[in-house]
Amino acid sequence: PEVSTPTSAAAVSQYACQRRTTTENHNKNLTDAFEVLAENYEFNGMEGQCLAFRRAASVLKSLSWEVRSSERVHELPCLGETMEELILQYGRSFEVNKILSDERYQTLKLFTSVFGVGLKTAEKWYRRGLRTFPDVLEEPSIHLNRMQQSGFLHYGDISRAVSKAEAQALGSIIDEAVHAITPDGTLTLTGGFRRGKDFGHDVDFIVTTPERGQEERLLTSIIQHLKQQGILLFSDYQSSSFDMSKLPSHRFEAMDHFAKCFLILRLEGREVEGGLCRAEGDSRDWRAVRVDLVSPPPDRFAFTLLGWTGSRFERDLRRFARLERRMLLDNHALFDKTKKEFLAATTEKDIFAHLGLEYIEPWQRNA
Ligand code: TTP
Ligand code: MN
Ligand code: MN
Ligand code: MN
Repeated sequence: PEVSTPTSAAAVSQYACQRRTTTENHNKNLTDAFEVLAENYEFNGMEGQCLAFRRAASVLKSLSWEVRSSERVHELPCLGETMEELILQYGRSFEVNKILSDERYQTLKLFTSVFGVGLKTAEKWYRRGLRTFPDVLEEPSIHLNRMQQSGFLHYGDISRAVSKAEAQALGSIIDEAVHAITPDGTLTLTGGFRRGKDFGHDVDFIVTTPERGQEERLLTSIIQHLKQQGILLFSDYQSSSFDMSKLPSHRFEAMDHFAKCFLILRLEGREVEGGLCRAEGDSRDWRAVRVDLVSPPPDRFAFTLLGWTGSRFERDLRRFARLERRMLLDNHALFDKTKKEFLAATTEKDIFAHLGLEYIEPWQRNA
């Protein structure tokens, strides 16, 4: 399959896993506009339209040239006529501006930006006439769960981007915790920072131990260790429900079943080279940061790494596997439906090879 950066629009694959997409986006105005439209469709329960705009934005992100007119656009995959029209109007079209100033859109965007608040909760609050954080916090009939309470408490800090230097500092802290527990444990950076992004909304790590069946204990020990250091501000631990014999999920956006935790950690300024990312006028020498940890069994590591490296790339890998190879892929395993067997992998390269795909580096997966 053709995966080099094509200059011809006709050579662009409809699957993100057959495109190389770096963090350099030559069509940011357009993809930002498409993301607003996609999000608005999502807020209105129109999932098909939402997906169509996200796929189109992902195609535009992979291009090495800036789209200026619709002339080469109709050769591109995933870009329908509505989208061509939008490209002609260019970026912040009337429709996008209308959404951006819409009260419902603004409120749902605000509420879902709180850690622990999903679309359902945000809609419920909106229907009750709530529009601002004080509205929510002062409404006596609203019960916030533990995650939402922490979300509001640390809102300023955790809605602020995490820098690479901060991610590195957190890596050292967690690496130390892992090694204090088991000398042959490993810590691997994943998520957006593994894709080479300069900033993220959190930091994602995979922790492993070579001893089978010890992965859950490793995670709970790490949490305990962070607590003893006084830097654990919040922790939501989910134990493993992984079942080896189950087939990979058919669903695109399936969560995995490994032991994992969603944390908020206290990061000290002195730990970070070049200092913390802080709001202007904030003189504290620490900030709160979101961290995700997942702990798969050792033989599932490659699947977890590929899955958690994320972006649209990973969604399309699953879609490609299913539609083009009759295989089922998720964060746990790869199953060949023709041969009726699981395919083993110790590295990401093994998985690409099983799928008959050219290997694509993590920093080329910003789809
Ligand atoms: P995110 O951390 O949400 O996204 P990101 O790291 O790509 O971007 P950002 O810089 O904004 O943080 O998710 C990383 C990947 O983890 C994403 O592809 C989804 C995956 N994931 C799972 O596969 N299973 C899970 O249970 C969870 C929570 C995440
Ligand atoms: Mn370029
Ligand atoms: Mn992340
Ligand atoms: Mn995450």
